[in-house]
Formats: sequence, structure tokens, C-alpha cells
Amino acid sequence: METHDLRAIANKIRRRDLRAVFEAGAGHIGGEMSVTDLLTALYFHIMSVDPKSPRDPDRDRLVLSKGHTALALYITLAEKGFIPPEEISTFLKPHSRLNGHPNRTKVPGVETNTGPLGHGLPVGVGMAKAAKLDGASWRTFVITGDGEMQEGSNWEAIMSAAQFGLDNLTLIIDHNRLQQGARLADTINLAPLAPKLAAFGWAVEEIDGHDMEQICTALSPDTITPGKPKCIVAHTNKGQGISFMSDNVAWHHKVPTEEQYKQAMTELEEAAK
Ligand SMILES: Cc1ncc(C[n+]2csc(CCOP(=O)(O)OP(=O)(O)O)c2C)c(N)n1
Ligand SMILES: [Mg+2]
Repeated sequence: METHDLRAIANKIRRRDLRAVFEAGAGHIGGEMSVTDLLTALYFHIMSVDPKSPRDPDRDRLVLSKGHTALALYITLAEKGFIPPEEISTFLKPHSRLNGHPNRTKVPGVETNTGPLGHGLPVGVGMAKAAKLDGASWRTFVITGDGEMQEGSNWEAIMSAAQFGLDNLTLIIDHNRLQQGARLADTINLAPLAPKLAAFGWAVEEIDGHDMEQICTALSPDTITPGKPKCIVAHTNKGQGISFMSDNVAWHHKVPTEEQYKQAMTELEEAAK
């Protein structure tokens, strides 16, 4: 798909996300806006997945380890055809399967239950190792938050992936410099992330995580280094696309007022023109 079309899909996902957070009165809007371009490139340009056959053994796998941004994943899956688009309006309602964190037993297309940070990458390493053992060619992608990288479990997984030579595994770090209620630099500052991953034996690339061309190139199978797992450090903005949310620590899980909602929607609609 052309980058122009991918940008249009990402904008549509952001608008739907904004409306769903406003209507549900909850959600993690900042991190959803920062991860949307990555999810769009994966589902509409890179990954081999078929909504008609969500458990096809040869499908590529995505683990959204920053599970608090489940809403962005649900909307992407709906856009791709895994779930009905009208179901998004049930987000967080009683008996809805669209819970605050994704559940693989309820929602087709969700590969792993996530929410407790620091678990997705270890699971992804297991998936990639299983594919190697089976001689299968499907790829595993994991998206973590940058605050999430403070979890020690990630670094055990990073060591294992290098040791196993998992070149079928790609970790994307959504590096928006913010976590919950604080800047990464003010808690445990992991930046710069790239040299740390490289020191652990990974092939590392740094990109602008909102530039569709850079995202697609970095995710392309042509840019895999044989024998090494790949880490893409995606420089992003929490709240990307909405001026008063962008890079603002207050918007981890704040809900816009009606006035803020209208302003944000106008900005996203303008960007779509
Ligand atoms: C183990 C664990 N500790 C704490 C939380 C609560 N929590 C949810 S989101 C979040 C901040 C995550 O920040 P980051 O990984 O940078 O994500 P993003 O900025 O993309 O939202 C925290 C602490 C959690 N979900 N899991
Ligand atoms: Mg973050």
C-alpha cells in the first residue's frame, strides 16, 4: 500500500480512537496516538494476516506489549476486518469483549493477553523461537513502551533473543519519552536506547516513528540482519496529531472535555485534508 494511503488509515484510526475515548470516558489516548502509525504500517503494509483465518499457523504475529493502548489495536483490527467496526462503540461497556487490555481468547487477531508491562517481549521470544524450531518463515513483532523497557524481564528476553539468533523477531520501542505521570528522563533514564540494544547483540535502527516511509523500510524483510534480532527505536510523540496532547505528560489517560474533544477532532480532520 502507498504511504499516502497508510497515512489516511492512521488518521482515521486516530479519529475513531479519540471519539471512543471521549464516549467511553476512559482510555490511554496519549500512547494510542503515539503507536497508531506503527500499527497501521504493520497491519496494512507488512504483516501477512488474514481476518478470515485469524489462527492460520503461518500468519505473522504482533504482540502489543503496551497493552494499555488496546483501543488502538482494536480499531486497527476492526479496520482490517477482524472485528465489526461498529463494535468499537462497546469499548469498556459491560459484557463487551473490548476490555481495557487485550484478551486473545475473546478478540480475533489479538495474539497475547497484555497489560502487565514487561511480558510481551518474553512471549514474543518464545513465539520466534517456536517458528525457528518449526522451520517456519512467519515473523514476530513486539511493540513495547519506552517506560516499559525499565522492566527487567525485557532485558532477559533481549539476551535470550540474541543468543538464539532470532532474526525473525522485531522489537519496536515506542520511544515517546513519557511514561505514566512522568518523563522517562526523570525516573530511570534509559535513553539512548539504541546502543544498549546493540551491546546486547541486536541489529538496531532508529527512525521517526511517525514517518510512514521510514517505518515501512525499517519493518521490511529486506532490512533484516541474518542471525540477529532487530530492534527499531521509533522516536514518537505521546499524543501525536493533537497539539495540546502532544508530548504532554498529563495525557497518559486523561479524557478530553467536550471542548477539547471538538478541538482535537478538528485538528485531526484538518490533517486528513
Ligand atoms: C507491571 C506494570 N506496572 C505498572 C503498570 C501501570 N502502567 C500502565 S501504563 C504505564 C506507563 C507505561 O509507559 P510506557 O511504557 O512509556 O507507555 P506509553 O508511553 O507508550 O503509554 C504504567 C506504569 C502496568 N500496566 N504494568
Ligand atoms: Mg512512553
